[in-house]
Amino acid sequence: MTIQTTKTTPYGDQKPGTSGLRKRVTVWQQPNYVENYIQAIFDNLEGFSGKTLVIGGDGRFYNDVAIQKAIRIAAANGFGKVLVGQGGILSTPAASHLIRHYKAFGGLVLSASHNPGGPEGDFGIKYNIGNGGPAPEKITDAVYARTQVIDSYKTVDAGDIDLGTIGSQRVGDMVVEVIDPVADYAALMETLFDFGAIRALFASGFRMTFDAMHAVTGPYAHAILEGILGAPKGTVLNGTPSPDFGGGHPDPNLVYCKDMFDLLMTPDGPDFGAASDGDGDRNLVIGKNRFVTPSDSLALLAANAHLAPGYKGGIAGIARSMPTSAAADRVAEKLGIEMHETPTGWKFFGNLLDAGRVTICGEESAGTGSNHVREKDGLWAVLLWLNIIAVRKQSVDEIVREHWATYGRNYYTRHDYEEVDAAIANKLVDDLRAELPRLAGRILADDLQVAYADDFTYHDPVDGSTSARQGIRIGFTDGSRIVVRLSGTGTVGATLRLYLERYEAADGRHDLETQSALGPLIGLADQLTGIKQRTGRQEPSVIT
Ligand code: VG1
Ligand code: CO
Repeated sequence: MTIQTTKTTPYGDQKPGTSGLRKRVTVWQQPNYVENYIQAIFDNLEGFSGKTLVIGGDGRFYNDVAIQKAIRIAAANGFGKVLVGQGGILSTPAASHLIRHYKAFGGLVLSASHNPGGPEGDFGIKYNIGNGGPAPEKITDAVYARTQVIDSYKTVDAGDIDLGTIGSQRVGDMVVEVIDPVADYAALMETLFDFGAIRALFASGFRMTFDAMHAVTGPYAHAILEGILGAPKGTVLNGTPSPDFGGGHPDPNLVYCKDMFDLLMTPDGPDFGAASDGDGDRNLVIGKNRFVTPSDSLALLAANAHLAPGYKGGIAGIARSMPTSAAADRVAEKLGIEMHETPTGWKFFGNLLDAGRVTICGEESAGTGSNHVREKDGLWAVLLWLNIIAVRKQSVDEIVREHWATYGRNYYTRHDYEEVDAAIANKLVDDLRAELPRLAGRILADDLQVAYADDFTYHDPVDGSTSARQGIRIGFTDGSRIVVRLSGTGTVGATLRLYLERYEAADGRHDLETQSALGPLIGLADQLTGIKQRTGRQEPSVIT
């Protein structure tokens, strides 16, 4: 095998965000852009010679090109074996499982997740470590530093791998094994859930619709829901991955899944609707006449997890990202288990999961998962919901209402202002941060007393690391909260995220319309931040 060392020059903008490096496809297409980034990752790893690397992506435009480059660079750097999904396909949770299952050294996940795809869309690369989870900040910071000075990368003079054929091939001294992307993942799901009960649920006439959004979960959902579990053909919609996601935007929210939402609100609609994002780690869950917010879903799944075989012994603890509502906290309190609040991004859950301190984790952005992998997992959440419905023999609406009657309801919404001018967004956050010391103790909007106002700093209880400036929180004595942060996954301008929540006790009113229940807080947030005036926007781009 001839290893070629090719000279290169650094790009200044290869700084990973919340979840890997995401850029426009046109940025990735620049000479050596992919090569620089992958080489910078490998330059920060030690002891991988002869070991296995998992590679796969969500099938978006440029996936095939980048995979071939990644394989050649891995071979030149001395990996012994690459495991790659057939057709270059692996959902993010499936990649996480493969890394763990085959004790790989790590993995490259090629995806920009919920960002749009196609030649004009986004592409991304993320490195996952040996526990199957996203690399922690210590590594992503070092990778960025390396990209700033990189002057060469290694590759081999070899042709493309045939990604269509399952089996072993060679690139130089390295073995490339093309594997079925679904089989190992489906087997894992079968160990966690009562497939017999879910099969019986479908056999009894329970109707479901699952929107794979032309993204990576299609093959998984076809195989598991319609194949193993016997849901009728046609349950899975948009189930063939396409490089531009069928022209759609693979973000399972109430804007891009509006048709499904409307269908679930009709009397003749199905009993259950779900959707997943580009790389299959997010989930949207809608019951007949009942949208379940991701924050409530996390709380509900944690409270009912013991009904699934994989969690029958109970859960050790729960973790949620800071902007996620406190609904899960009440479940943890009742169960007498640990509760952790982490910064946004799944990489912060890894240590808690590895240490066995938490079993279930979640984010308000439609991500839930457990210790079965080290990523959030869209289909896992859907299957746990189905398992719970099958055991409780109740509708989603009944389950949600009973939950609120037990724990109270956290009214919750997120307002996104997308593609805002970055300077304006940064100034807004800086000004608000400067205002925080003056807010503590004050009474705002007539009756809301500020309990705390800070920029969230996380102290990882497992490795002692600290992550500062993770989002501004203004909490009130009645449990209400305003959170403001800037997105770390966007590729154009800045996206401002405003998160609002208000608690209503178990015996309180649980049937208010969410936006009006949060009306006073929404008004106050605008007053404190000046979002509308500063951005010139009258409405958020997306309301969840
Ligand atoms: C968003 C979400 C965050 C999630 C991240 C990756 O990040 O808010 O909760 O972990 O996307 O999800 P940000 O920085 O844009 O708010 V995925 O499914 O796009 O990998
Ligand atoms: Co995703």
